[in-house]
Amino acid sequence: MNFLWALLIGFLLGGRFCQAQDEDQVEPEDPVVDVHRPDDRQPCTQWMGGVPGTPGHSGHPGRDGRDGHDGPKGDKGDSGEPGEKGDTGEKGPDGPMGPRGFPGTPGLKGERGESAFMYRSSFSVGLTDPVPATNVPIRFSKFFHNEQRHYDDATGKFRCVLPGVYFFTYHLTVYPKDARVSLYKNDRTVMFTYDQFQDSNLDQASGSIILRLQAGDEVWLQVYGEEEFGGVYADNTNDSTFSGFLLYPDITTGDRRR
Ligand SMILES: [Ca+2]
Repeated sequence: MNFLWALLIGFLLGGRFCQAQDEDQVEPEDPVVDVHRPDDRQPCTQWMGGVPGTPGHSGHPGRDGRDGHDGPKGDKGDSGEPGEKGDTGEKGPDGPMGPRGFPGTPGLKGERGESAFMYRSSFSVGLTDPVPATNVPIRFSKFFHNEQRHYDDATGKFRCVLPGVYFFTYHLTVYPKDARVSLYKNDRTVMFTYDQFQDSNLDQASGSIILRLQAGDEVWLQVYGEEEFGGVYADNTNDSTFSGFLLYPDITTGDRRR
């Protein structure tokens, strides 16, 4: 009996379910549908599903999309490798002169020098009588000093033995006429002295000079003019003198300790 009730209830529930499906599949009524066209729709209890269709063909590729927006700024890249060394540039202009430097340290003490004792040459001579002739060397025969005998009273000339720089000077008494005196170096006049004599008077004439001499050079005084004798005078109380000395020698390796 229970079985029959269950079967009846199941039948009734199944019938309502199918009726609900049929009601869900009802499409809107088309006003142009032919009312005489047979309706192939059948109750759910008589429907059978068809065979699935084959997949369709792939469609055509779509068109390119629009360009996208710029992305955010990226991170800073790594430093590159150093480039090759360039060529040397042109020399620039000279800079301004720098400030004066500090004084340097004193140098080493020099070696002991040679004594000037080895380089001596000096003389001082005078007249004993008035000069007797003109245009010849005056011969001074009074010797105040002639230790090296570089002055020769036989010729009246100083002869250089030590090359170097010499100083010469003379002091002459002028009487009783004008005195014209020239100083010679190797037959060439290098200096003149002219003194005009004043009557009833006694004059003096003088001169001095510095000369560089080589060994063998000669220096002397002589009266010049057309007269037979000049006014260069001397007696017991009036001297006329001629002097000279070496100021400093020209020292070379070959001249040492001459
Ligand atoms: Ca005078």
